[in-house]
Amino acid sequence: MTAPVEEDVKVGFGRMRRVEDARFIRGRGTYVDDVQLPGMLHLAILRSPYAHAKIVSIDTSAAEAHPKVKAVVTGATLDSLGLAWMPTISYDTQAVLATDKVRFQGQEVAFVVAEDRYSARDALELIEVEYEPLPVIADAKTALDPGAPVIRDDKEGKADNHIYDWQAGDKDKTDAAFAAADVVVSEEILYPRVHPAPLETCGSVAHLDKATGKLTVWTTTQAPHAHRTLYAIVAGLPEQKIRIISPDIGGGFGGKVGIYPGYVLAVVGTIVTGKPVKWMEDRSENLVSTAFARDYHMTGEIAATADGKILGLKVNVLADHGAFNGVAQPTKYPAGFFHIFTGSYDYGAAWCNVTAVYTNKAPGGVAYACSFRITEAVYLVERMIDALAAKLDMDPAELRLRNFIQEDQFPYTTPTGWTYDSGNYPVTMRKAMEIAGYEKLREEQRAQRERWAAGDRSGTLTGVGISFFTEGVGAGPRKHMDILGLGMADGAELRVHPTGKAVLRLSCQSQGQGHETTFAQIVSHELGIPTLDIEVVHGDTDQTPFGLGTYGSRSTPVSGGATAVVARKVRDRAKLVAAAMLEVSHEDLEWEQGRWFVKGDPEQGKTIAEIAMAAHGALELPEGVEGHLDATCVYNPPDLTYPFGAYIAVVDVDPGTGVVKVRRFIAVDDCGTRINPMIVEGQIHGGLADGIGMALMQVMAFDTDGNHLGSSFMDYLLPTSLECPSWELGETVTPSPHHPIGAKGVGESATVGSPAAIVNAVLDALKPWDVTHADMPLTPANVWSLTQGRPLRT
Ligand code: MCN
Ligand code: CUM
Repeated sequence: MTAPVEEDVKVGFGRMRRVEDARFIRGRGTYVDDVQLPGMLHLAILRSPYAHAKIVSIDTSAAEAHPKVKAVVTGATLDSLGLAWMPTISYDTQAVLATDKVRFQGQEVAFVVAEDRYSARDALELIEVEYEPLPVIADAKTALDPGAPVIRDDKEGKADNHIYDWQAGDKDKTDAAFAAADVVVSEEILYPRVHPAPLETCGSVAHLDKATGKLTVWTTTQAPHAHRTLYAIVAGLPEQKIRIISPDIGGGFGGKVGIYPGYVLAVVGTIVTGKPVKWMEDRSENLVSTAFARDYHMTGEIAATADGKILGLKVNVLADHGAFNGVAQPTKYPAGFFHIFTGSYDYGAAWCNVTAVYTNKAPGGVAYACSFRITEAVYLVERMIDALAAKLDMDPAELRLRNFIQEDQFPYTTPTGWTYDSGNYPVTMRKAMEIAGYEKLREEQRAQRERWAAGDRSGTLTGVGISFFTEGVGAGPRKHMDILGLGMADGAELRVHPTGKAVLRLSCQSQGQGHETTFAQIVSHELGIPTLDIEVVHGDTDQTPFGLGTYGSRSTPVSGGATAVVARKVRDRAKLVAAAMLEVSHEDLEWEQGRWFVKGDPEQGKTIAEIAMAAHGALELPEGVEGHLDATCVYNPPDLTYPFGAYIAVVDVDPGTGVVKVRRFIAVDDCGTRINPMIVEGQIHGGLADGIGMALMQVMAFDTDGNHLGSSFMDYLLPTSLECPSWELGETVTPSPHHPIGAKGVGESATVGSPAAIVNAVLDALKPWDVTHADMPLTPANVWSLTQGRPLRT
């Protein structure tokens, strides 16, 4: 539902159409590929056709002879500059250009800089590379086999493909809980490798001005400040001479957090040629080489009493990290926030082990609205709950309601150490059931099953699937969370001009989430300045304060906190100025949105605009009060915020063809205070579509030689309006007790929560065959094969 124009809220929180859309819908956005500089050259990358092969030789002479080519660079050239390898954000190393061998199909081998994009591409074909193919690890399950080819033989003393083992929880306590249980259910669950597939691919325009020594990089990044510092550290460039500009971004979804070889190559390209250099991926390059998501092979075990009280959960994960460990997540958490897998339920014991391995696939690991692996965690627990419900022959809603953490238990500490800030799960769950008409759906289903049992097998089968999620979003605080030593806190700066209009400078960066609108709304809420009078500046390191960027739905929890705090600083300063203007003590003043007035005499007051003018004027200010109203702040969040939600999918499955139609989808989200409900709903709509994509259509598949089987949108399917029902949304509002405005993040909630609901719904439809689990994507062929050769329960 979109509110009509006249309902746009003018001041503070509420529904309001996005300010940035005025340029987006007119085609007036400025994306990296729109950047054109005089004399700009174009860079193209030669990529490996093999998943694993020794590089015997590279001959670049023909490419160099191309009349429009300005430079051809191989790994050997970079090696001589000490730039052939770069650190990843998980303390591993990654080849910028391959020197010794290639380790995944699509890996960067050489690059060409030419006068135009076409010549650069043509010249790639003139480079002769002789490869000697090596045995390939395309299946993580074989990575640790004795005698498996060692992928990372560049690392000294490395004799296997093991990356790390990581545990959380209490193993002994969990074993004891399992020993005391009436029922134990186990399932092998794969969350397949998927890709965020933003419509804008990755790219950079790099320009080193040799006269000033200033390096300016327009680049597709979700974290401009972090990128600046990393360029400085890695390339040894002075940080004050680096300017990272992240202009309009056409979707990030986690795929634009890390630093890709291409970004570095564009910088090398401008250093080598002395000209601005543009590199822009094509679709296939984006799909085969940039950060994938998931690829978690999970073995879950859940223990409970006969009447459905959960006692414990255990998980063993084999994590496929590809050829380089390039996962983006806070340093102390090699498996991200996966150990939040205990979910929304109250039980004492949980344990997990994660073993990560190298394979001959692209690096990455967290992307695609992952909330640092909470996606995998929610999928695991919500599948396990349904498996337990099936075993106990209990309604899955009833089982959840019986085990929820209760309202009076918050703040709640989980068995793996998370402290959930606030929640009221039963209310949210019941609201979703009410919107769905849950009991009626079950009745419809019973009638359908009876008809089938009686021999009438016409038509489709209805499935109803539930997923209830809790996420932890808003990384830091910085004492617990950092990326490569950079603590996860955010800066904000607010300037109020003499006429009462304001400019807010943020460290986080929008990729489509509407920050120019919602962050202005936060300032408006705090100061009463109309939202349209507040300009938001972001995505340019020369113009904004330092901060760690946008991912893990951290902008509202962290930069949103910074924005509220900096606005309050302005308000406090304004109070002192107002007191001087009114010639009263500041203690006698009271605030209402937009003005300070004298307690008991509301006529006597000054608006924020009047105060702003006076603060810049000749008014005599009290001792110690600086002029102007500008303020800065660094917000170090006390903890994560914990949004949650109840999702119900209703599907119609045709067992004869395996086709799944999502008939209805009900989503009741609780992200605390909603700044702009319209934007929140948009975020949820997008995430639910993602869920349909992953549950039913998407997988990054490889053959046994490591060849990519989904390198275009013909094979890697994105959901469209045709696959999506008209979403039915509801909301509950449980503010975060420690966030300045009570807001929790929401940007990844629906992607995190929805796949389990859809899979649970499909398996529910197939109940007559007692199918207990099936891995995504539930394509027609996969669904059809589930029932083949299985007896139908009658
Ligand atoms: N919001 C709100 N009230 C709340 C919470 C959020 O009004 N209680 C608003 C925010 O102010 C912001 C939007 O909703 O305008 C999303 O806020 P938040 O949950 O803080 O998430 P981020 O802004 O940090 O965005 C990151 C998140 C992530 S990690 C991925 S991945 C993802 C997502 O956002 N990528 C997206 N949504 C996306 N949406 C678009 N269009 N494009 C992407 O690349
Ligand atoms: Cu992990 S996808 Mo988002 O955090 O940018």
